[in-house]
Amino acid sequence: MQAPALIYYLLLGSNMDDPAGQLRLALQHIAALPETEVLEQSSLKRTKPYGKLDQDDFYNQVLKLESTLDPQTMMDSLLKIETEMGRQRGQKWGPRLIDIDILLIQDMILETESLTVPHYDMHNRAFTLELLCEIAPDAVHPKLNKTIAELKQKLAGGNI
Ligand code: PH2
Ligand code: MG
Ligand code: MG
Repeated sequence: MQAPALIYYLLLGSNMDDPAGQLRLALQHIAALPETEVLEQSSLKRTKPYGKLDQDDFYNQVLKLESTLDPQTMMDSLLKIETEMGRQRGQKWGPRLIDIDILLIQDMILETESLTVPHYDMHNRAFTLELLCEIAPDAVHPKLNKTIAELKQKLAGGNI
């Protein structure tokens, strides 16, 4: 039987060695994955560091993919891209050459040792919600049961 096509939303981030160039390179690697098509891209934005403040600004972008790769295979493929691009594992929250995080996979809730979907902290990150909202305002966070537009407004101080 043909594997079902899944919709993935990814967040790309970098704050080292020409970050915008790193994001473009990551996009090329992702577009070259088997069974995978890049359907949409948010804008590519410069963002203030979140979490650990004493580091360079990041560049971030959200991608929408359609893929028949299953979640674990996608996750492994993305980690391989990070490694091939030269990512070294450093301090938590610290500078990174390239970070590719899975935000959402349709309405799936996954909590395995290696993969948590939706991304555990996405609803607290204004830069993530803003970029995701450009291309998926009506996507629903399956644990919080709110749309991305609602989560963005809530974080900005509105009360939904
Ligand atoms: N990623 C982090 C920590 N802080 N800040 C911004 N603006 N963008 C990121 O992608 C980011 C961050 C850890 O992955
Ligand atoms: Mg990250
Ligand atoms: Mg990551």
